[in-house]
Amino acid sequence: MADDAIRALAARLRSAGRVTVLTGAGVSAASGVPTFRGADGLWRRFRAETLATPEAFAKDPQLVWEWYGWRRELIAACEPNPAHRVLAAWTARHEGWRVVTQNVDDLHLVAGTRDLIRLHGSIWEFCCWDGCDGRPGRWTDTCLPLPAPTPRCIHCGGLARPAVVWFGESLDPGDTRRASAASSCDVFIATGTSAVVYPAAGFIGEARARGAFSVEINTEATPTSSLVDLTIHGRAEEVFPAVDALLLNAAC
Ligand code: BJW
Repeated sequence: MADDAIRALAARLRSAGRVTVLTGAGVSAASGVPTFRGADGLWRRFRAETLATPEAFAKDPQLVWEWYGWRRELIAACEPNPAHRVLAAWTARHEGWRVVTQNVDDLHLVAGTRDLIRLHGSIWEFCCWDGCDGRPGRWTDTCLPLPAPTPRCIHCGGLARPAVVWFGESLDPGDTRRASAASSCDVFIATGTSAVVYPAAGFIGEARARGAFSVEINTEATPTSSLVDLTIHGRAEEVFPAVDALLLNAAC
């Protein structure tokens, strides 16, 4: 691990009032959740265009539900790792420190993260495929295996779908607004994300443009690496505990 870079990040964080951490699939990798685009990424075995689009669902809902059913069972067996735990502790200790995640696994919530912003929804929630008027518009369903090969809307009995954001779909405007507001901060850390999916990846540039000190923590280079103020080449589950240990020591 890059010790100098870790010390530099800890020094920045010590004097920071507002800190935002944007997380991606790499943060859950140590928990056993496959990433999308890495060497063992989900997309290697399943093409995104085939499964994570409204068009794919319209064409073959059962195939898409099979993929989500498989992922739900896999995620249910996973627990938060040290990266999730440190980030949850930060949101508890510091009023202005936020986590914005692209992950749908909810492991940040299981770890106890406060005020989590989930940009791409949750794999544990469903909504109506036809967009019926029933309220609540999305509901939690943690059934394993899935309640049916093609789960139904609890309101109208039509097809239900996972309450996640597929390619070509708009993010929840409230989530986008809150993530954009969180981009006004002293330190912005992007971690475990390939930084290729928008609008999430755009928050890194937005934070920089508003004067944040920007940091990337990743095992590999991404399109963002050359743009940020500090890159830390390492695993999130090792880097965050190392940074936190420095912060806690300084607090003694
Ligand atoms: C580690 C590690 C360890 C490993 N420690 N690191 C602007 C420019 C270009 C395109 C667009 C644009 N604006 C919109 C678009 C189109 C599109 C898009 O971004 N396309 C690009 C791919 C080209 N965006 C959209 O369609 C979005 N909607 C939208 O913009 O609406 C407005 C609109 C509507 C209509 C028309 C036009 C505009 C929606 C995007 C939704 C993304 N959905 C998914 C699926 C969610 C549901 C599900 O999970 O099933 O979200 S796709 C998938 O990618 C998932 C992820 O959240 C997302 C990001 O992936 P992430 O987290 O970065 O994972 P990986 O695998 O890519 O990277 C892992 C990283 O971790 C790697 O870098 C590793 O090195 C690292 N790593 N182990 C630290 N231990």
